[in-house]
Amino acid sequence: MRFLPRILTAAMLFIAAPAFAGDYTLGKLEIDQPWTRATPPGAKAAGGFVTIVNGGEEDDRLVSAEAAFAGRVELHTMDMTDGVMKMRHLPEGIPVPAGETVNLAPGGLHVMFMDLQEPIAEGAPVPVTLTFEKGRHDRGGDVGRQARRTCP
Ligand SMILES: [Cu+2]
Repeated sequence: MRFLPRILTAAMLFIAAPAFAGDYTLGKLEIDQPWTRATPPGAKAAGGFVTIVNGGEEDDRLVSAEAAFAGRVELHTMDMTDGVMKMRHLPEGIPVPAGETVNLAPGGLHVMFMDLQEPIAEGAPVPVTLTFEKGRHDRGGDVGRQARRTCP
């Protein structure tokens, strides 16, 4: 029986430009085109967007995101409520089912950077760490190596 938590983390750069294409892999997960938007001075929040492809045979889940430039980072979705788009916090994270692609994109699922310490400049790379519930490694020792390998 294994008691090791099977949590994997990918450190990546979100770039404040939608055209940026930077791809990362984490086990059977492929993490494509992380990007965010430049913010005006004084802005307190920004959205982060990314495409996650689960090429494995096991369901996974994006459980959290961290970023040093934000006081708080949450996982959100947007819903239409009475004709108004509203953001909703997803404390359980975002499921990434086996064999499926999950898009975090404007108007839907997103990473919410809150309490921004400084504005995000156009073209600026912002380091963000995404943590997933499961990896697909047989040995716990692979986790650190894998995470480092995905760092640019
Ligand atoms: Cu939000």
